[in-house]
Amino acid sequence: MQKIVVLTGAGNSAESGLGTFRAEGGLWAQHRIEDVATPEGFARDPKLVVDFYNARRAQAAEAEPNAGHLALAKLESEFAGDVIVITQNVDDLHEKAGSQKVMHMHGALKSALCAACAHRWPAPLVMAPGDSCPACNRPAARPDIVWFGEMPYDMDEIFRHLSEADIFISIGTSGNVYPAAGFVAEARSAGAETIEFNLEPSLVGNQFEDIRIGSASETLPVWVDEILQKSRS
Ligand code: BJW
Repeated sequence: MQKIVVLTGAGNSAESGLGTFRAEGGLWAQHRIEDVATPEGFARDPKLVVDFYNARRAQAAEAEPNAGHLALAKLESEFAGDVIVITQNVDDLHEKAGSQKVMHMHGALKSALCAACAHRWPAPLVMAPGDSCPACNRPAARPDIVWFGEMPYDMDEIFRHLSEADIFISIGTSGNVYPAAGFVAEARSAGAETIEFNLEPSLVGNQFEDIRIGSASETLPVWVDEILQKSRS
């Protein structure tokens, strides 16, 4: 059975109205990474960090999947093989579109994490610094987001999927952040065909065999139809 492994980044959700990080005017132009996306920033000013993620949780709750998300859900339901989506995004737009096999390597806005006992539970729409953990009762709730210096989730399973990939596609990610930026090399060494979808080549764009330049909502549906047609013939 053929396996397609999909990596998505902020560009895949951009056309749903959610900001990317490194674009001019993007999230990192408005907030210092060290302040809102590191454990040290959270220790220094938990309210700033919790408010940052509360605002993004509220925005994500209103967002709707775009044609790129819908094309990936169609690929999963109609492709004769296996389709796995590994997303760096913390929104739930793949799930809203109908994708079932989604791995959130950088965590999820909908989830809360106990910094004391590592219990995870559904986050309320508005979290507050010092919220208690429902499992251990300590006031150690934090957004369930993987910050710089922390280990992304499900890495063993992700590397297993990459080692089994026949096709690896990467959509709307700049190639700035590891380990995700290294996935193309991993998939290539496993013999996968590799394709990047982006408005412009990413920092690791030269490692892909093919690049489809354009917005994900336009390029992905075309590619998904090509692949489905090929797999039926
Ligand atoms: C479109 C589009 C449209 C726009 N259509 N395209 C030195 C060397 C190597 C590594 C390191 C190093 N020093 C430190 C590290 C490790 C560090 C790292 O990578 N740092 C770099 C800055 C150098 N990484 C970590 O710390 C990670 N942990 C780790 O490495 O653990 C150890 C380990 C060891 C071995 C194996 C495994 C692990 C943790 C990283 C955590 C990242 N967290 C964040 C924030 C939390 C989530 C959140 O708040 O949402 O995750 S940072 C931020 O960047 C966020 C994103 O998921 C991530 C990636 O961003 P993304 O998605 O690429 O967005 P952009 O904005 O950069 O790009 C958007 C792209 O879309 C652009 O290319 C546009 O052109 C495109 N686009 N519209 C198609 N319509």
